Amino acid sequence: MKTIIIIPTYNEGNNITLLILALQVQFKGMKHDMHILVVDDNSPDGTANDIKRLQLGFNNVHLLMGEKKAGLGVAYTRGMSYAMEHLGAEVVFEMDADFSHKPEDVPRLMAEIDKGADFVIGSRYVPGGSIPKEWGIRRKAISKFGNIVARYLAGIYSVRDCTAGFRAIRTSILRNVAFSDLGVKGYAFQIALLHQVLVLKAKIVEIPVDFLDRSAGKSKLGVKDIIEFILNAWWIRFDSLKTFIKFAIVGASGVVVNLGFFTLFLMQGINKYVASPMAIEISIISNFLLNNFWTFRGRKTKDRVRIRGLKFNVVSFLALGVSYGTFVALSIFFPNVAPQLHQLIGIVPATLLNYFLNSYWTFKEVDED
Ligand SMILES: Nc1nc2c(ncn2[C@@H]2O[C@H](COP(=O)(O)OP(=O)(O)OP(=O)(O)O)[C@@H](O)[C@H]2O)c(=O)[nH]1
Ligand SMILES: [Mg+2]
Repeated sequence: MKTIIIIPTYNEGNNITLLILALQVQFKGMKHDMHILVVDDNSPDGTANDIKRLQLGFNNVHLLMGEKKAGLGVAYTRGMSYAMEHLGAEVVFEMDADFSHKPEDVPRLMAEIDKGADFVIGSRYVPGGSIPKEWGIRRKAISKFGNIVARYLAGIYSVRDCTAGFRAIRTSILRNVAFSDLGVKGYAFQIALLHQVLVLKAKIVEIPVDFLDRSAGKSKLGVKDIIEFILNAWWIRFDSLKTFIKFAIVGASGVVVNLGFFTLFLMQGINKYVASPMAIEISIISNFLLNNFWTFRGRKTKDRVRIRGLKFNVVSFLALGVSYGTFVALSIFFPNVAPQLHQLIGIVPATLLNYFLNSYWTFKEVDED
């Protein structure tokens, strides 16, 4: 398999040559077609010159230059797109230039891809993995905090190390990621991408690695990155809740439509037993249209629109029956209460039925695996 190890660099002149030589040693024992793509942001220390020198001796070393420091996420976005479009990558790796990730672990991550994983994480937070013992409280806190934000704020519970920067990814998954929609520039890229592949139902595997302290050079993690990271975690949480929130908004609009038309019909002198089902039907149709073209717009369902419409009619008919039945029963048992209240209460069981049938039947999502 053609595999590209993408290494973003900014002032990593003291590390990159040694790292590339160490990787080449590992490649010798691997059966895959292994390449390295360095994405350098025009490092003032001349990191790119080191790569050009290495390219004279190795034809599996590639260089992609940026104009100026644009952030880790931008570097990876460009690197991954280039690896897929120009280098024919089947697998890409994310790896730091500073020896925090051990070259000896590359074959271990690759072995999981061979076993069928789509997305392999070199994880510090599964049993057997570790962070540097020499790290001070501040550095440890940043790393732990990042993971807590990702897991509990963004809601990525299933992964232990969400901020890991050592990962192997099949491009068959990556090709379905809308990079332009990620909207992140810095380290937030790591959880934004993780969230995307989770949505795509990728097979994710975490294997333990020891994360070592950077061997030379300075850290590039800044306050701007931390702020973007937290804002992005909120966004991911909202994104996951979006369908539910939209469904609730549509439901609320349906109540207004239902009661609005009901009152309008009563004002026209229409008998309440006729006005009730008419208003219910109108709100059911407006709910369906909004759910179909807004709430569930992105859902891939098994059915064609016509079948979905047919299912919707069956659901509507049942919901209308339940809603109208409740209205009639309440009108008979509580004749002195305003009919609008009967109509309103009738919406409750109908909404539950509607939600259940629409979510699990009409708009049932197809399983991609
Ligand atoms: N091209 C590019 N590379 C970057 C940028 N920011 C960081 N990097 C690289 O991304 C990798 C990770 O950055 P680090 O500074 O090591 O971040 P860190 O590992 O969280 O922090 P330390 O533990 O202090 O090393 C390194 O290879 C950096 O050179 C950037 O804006 N552009
Ligand atoms: Mg580092």
